[in-house]
Order: sequence, then structure tokens, then C-alpha cells
Amino acid sequence: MNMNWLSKFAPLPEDFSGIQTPADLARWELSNWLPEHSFTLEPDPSMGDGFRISGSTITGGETGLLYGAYALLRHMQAGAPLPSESCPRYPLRMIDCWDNMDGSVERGYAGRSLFFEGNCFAYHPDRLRHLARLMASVGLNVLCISNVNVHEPAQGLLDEFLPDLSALADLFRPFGIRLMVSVDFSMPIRDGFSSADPRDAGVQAWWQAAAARVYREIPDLAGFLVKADSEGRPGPFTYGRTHAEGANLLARALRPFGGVLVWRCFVYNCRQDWRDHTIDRPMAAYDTYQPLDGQFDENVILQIKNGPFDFQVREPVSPLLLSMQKTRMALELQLAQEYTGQQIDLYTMAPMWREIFQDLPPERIQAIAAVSNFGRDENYFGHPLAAVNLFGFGLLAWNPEITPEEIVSQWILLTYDFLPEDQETLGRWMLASRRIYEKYTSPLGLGWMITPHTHYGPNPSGYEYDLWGTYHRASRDAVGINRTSAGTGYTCQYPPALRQRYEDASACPDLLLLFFHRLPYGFRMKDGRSLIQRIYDDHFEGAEQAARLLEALKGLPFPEPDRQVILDRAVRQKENAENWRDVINTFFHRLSGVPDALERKIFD
Ligand code: GCV
Repeated sequence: MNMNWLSKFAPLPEDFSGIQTPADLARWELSNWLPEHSFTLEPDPSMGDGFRISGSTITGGETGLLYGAYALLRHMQAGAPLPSESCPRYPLRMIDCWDNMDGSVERGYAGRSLFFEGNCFAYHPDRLRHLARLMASVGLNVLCISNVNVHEPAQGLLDEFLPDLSALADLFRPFGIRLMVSVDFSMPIRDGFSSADPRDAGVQAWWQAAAARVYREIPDLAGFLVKADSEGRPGPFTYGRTHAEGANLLARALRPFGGVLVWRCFVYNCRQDWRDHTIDRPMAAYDTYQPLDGQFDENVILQIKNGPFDFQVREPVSPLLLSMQKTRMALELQLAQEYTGQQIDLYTMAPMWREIFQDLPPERIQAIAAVSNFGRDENYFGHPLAAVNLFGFGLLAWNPEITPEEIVSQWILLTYDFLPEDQETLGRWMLASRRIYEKYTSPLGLGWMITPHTHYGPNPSGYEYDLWGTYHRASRDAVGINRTSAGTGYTCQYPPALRQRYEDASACPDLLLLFFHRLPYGFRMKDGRSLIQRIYDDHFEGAEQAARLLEALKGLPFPEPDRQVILDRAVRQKENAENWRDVINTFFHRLSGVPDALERKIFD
């Protein structure tokens, strides 16, 4: 079994019957790694996930003991800083799987589902325990196993599949991981109701009974996750009700059992007419939810994607995250590389997360979630180096102040036995990878020039005349949408400091310029280059760097089978980058007629 960043740990025992609780697991991990030391584990339930280490005593809550043990082991194996006392910033550190019960994974790039096949539960307990250990070793504690687009028979997870769900919850429990389930807002209708209206007493009773049934089997279920009124999913809008009414309906059913209702805010008009310039998709979430601030019950958490569009390579922070004052919120990230290279192209996310937290004060949110990037592939992540994104997400969810450099260097030290110069080379390329991908794909915050639906490779007009609200409106003279107060008004959704930063094209950071502004190709960038020249240059540079990345990776002593997989993918990345360079540069060259100042090859 590929151990990823646990490669220096002993494999888990085949007979797991002696490990029932996180404290049992902590004891086992410590005694395996450090048999000559005897550690005292001192439970202090008041500490929850937190721990204190003093000499050879670890004090903590039931799960805190386990996190303390892993922190100690990471410290010994990778020199990770070892605080004498630590507790996570967020109590809920969640992974959302978009796995379907037929075994497919929506936006999955690491093989089929680890949980399901053929419309049933189907898994290898040892593979799942290893996944659970990977998650626990970086402090992740909630796992939603089913897709937010709930396809039959996943509605049955609260019903006929409940015994299977309960068995899976038992498997994850010793790792301190609680399960969560995606539910469909219209589920009462499946049971013969004529509506799912939140004001209907029968519907309310249905959800209460469903919650009671589920919690009888799984008393520590974390809660339900819901995608409603989004991309065709049912929701309260059908009944003329608000999303606060919809969310509270389910939250009230969960409250007696201590469950949370995580309600996603990915709501927008996905049937827009591209000719209609009055609708600006990034404004949708704020417009829908901000007026409802204060109307959500305590156990509702609104889960909000980091940017206002949809996990593009670069977006400004969602203004909704900065505006709700009386509502609990979770930041949603995507580890699955849907728009970011599909675990073929190298893309380390930690630098991007760092930027998000520069604009999003960590105390503004109460929880954090990420769409999973794992699947049934031998190495769990498709690309062996994509493992750093799950690893880093766990560390970030514990402590959002962690730096990308710390994440990457710890991950390399735990995963590979490299000499310092090789560690340094790999770390440098991993840290640069997001910027490289960005350069050959999306110009200056524009996004969406990707092939529709599959979301890999270039197609600059693919989404342009479609109904998804994702337009660049490139013409002969200019490109972008004016989202300032003089344009669609999107910048007005931000607090004053950010509004000012984005409102004026000369103050707006280059890398977000075309997100906020419509500009002529001759616009002078801060460094004196014209906008069009900058687009050409970035694409040439990005493709050149992808070629250099391949050479650098060839020179590193990866063990097999990682080496073969990494190099195969780097070759595909190089080709992908060349393709992006040529398609995007040709697209803009044909429109603008402006030649490249450096006379490089742009195809006609
Ligand atoms: C789960 C994007 C993806 C969809 C995904 C959706 C969401 O639109 O392409 O596959 O659906 O986001 O986050 O709900």
C-alpha cells in the first residue's frame, strides 16, 4: 500500500479489534514509533481536540490525545514545530466527497470512489483505515462521504443504507472522524409527500423522524450537508421560501441530537442569457444570503466557496464571507483539481490559501471544508504530489497562519528520503506550481477559458455564448467585464478597503485586473507593458516553465512507482501548457491584431 506522507510510520495492524478509540490509536502509534519511551496519556475531556505535551505526558481530550501523538510524531520525523500546547482554530475540519453510489466521483481525478460501487457500499477496510489515518494525522475530523448532487440511490443513506453507513462510522470513529451525509431537500417527496415545503408541518415531522432514525444508529453523526436551489437541485425557492427557512427546517430536526446543518451558498442563475449584461454571476451569493443574515439558527453553518465564481485559479475572496455578521460560516475550498489541472498538472494549493487568508480574517469563519481529492488509485491522489493538498489542508484547518513553505517542507520530509538539495528543488517547484499553471491558463484573473464541462485544456469561447454566466466578452479592442460601481456594481459588495483596492484599475492588483475591469489591449500595466503584451508574455513563460518543471522532476530521485507517474504527468502537463499557450495567444492575436513585441511564434 502506498503510504503517502505516512511512509515513515509502521503499517496499521491487520487486527484492529484492540483499537476502539482515538486514545487507543494514540497509544498504538506512540508505542510503535517509540517503543523504548513510555508515554503517559492523560485524558482531560475539557480540552476536546486540544492537547498539551509536557515531558513524556500528553494531556488532551479523547481526540486531543491522538492529535498530540501525531504532532509529536510529525515533529520527530519532519522537524515540524511542536507547541507545548495546541488546539485547532476550527472545531469542524471537514472533507466533502462528491462520490456517487454507482462508484463514480464527480470531479474526481484519482480513480473511482473509495466507498461505493454498483449502487452499494463497497470498500476495503484497510484502505479506508489508511485514508482515515492520513486525515487524522493532520487533524481532519469530519468526512462527508456522498455527493452534494444527491443521485439515487444515495437518498437511501438515511434509510435502507443506514446500517452500512453506521458500519462505516464505526470504522472511522477510532480516528476521531465523524461522518456527515449530503441530503436532498426534496427527500420527503420520495416518501410520498406532495411537497417539501419548509412551512408544512408534515414535512417538518418527516425531517424530525429521519434525524431521530439516523441518530439512533449513529449518535455522533456530524450532521447533514445540503446543496439547494443550485444547478438544478431542489430547494426552498420552489415553495417561495427563503434559504433561511429551508436551512432552519433541517437544522431544527438535527438540533436535539447535536448535529449541524451545513448549507452551501453556491446559488446563481445557471440559465443566463449571454446577451443579457444586467446579470453578473459573482454577485449572486451575496445578493441571496446577505439579506438573511441573523435569520439562520445556531446550528446552521453556511458553506461558502472561497471565491464568488467557482474555484478558478484566481478569484478575489467571496464578499459574502466578509459581510455576514450574525451567521456561522465555513470556508469551502476544493482540493480536487477541477479547474486547476486535474491532478495531471502540478498544482500545490497552499500559496493560494495563504492569499485567501490575507483578505479573510481567520476569525470571520467558524469552520472549514474542502472537496476531497482522493479516490481508489493506488496512491489515493492520482498525482503523488497532489497528496500535499490534503496534508496542507489539514494543517491549515488547524492553524490558518501556517505558511506554504512549512506545509511543503514538512510534507516532503515525511514522504521522501531526499538529500537537502533535492528537498529544496522539489519544494521550490511545488511552491511555484500554482503560478506556473495560472500563467499558461487564465490571463490576469479572467478565468473560464477552459474546455466546457470537462474543465481540462483551453477553449476561450467555450463558455462565452452559453448559459452559465461565465463571460470574458473579449472583442477587437478590449476584454473583461467592468465590475466596479460604474459597471455591474460587484465591487460595492466589499468592505471599503477592498472596494477601494478593486475599484480603480491603477490600484487593482495585476493578477485580478481582468476580474474587475474591462480594459483595452493597450492598457499600461504597472510594469509598463501593455495588457496584450502581458497576456502573450505570461503564456510563453508559463509553457516554458512547465517544460523546465519536467526537466527538474526528471532529476529528482523519486522512488517507483511515484517516479513513473510523476514523469508521465509532467509530460502531459508540458503538452497541455503548450496547447494553452498557443490557443490563448492565437485567440487574442486574431482578435486584436497586435503582434508580439518579441516576435515569438503565434499561430494564425
Ligand atoms: C458538485 C461546479 C462543478 C460541479 C459541482 C458544483 C458544486 O459547478 O462543476 O461538478 O457539483 O460546482 O460545487 O456544487
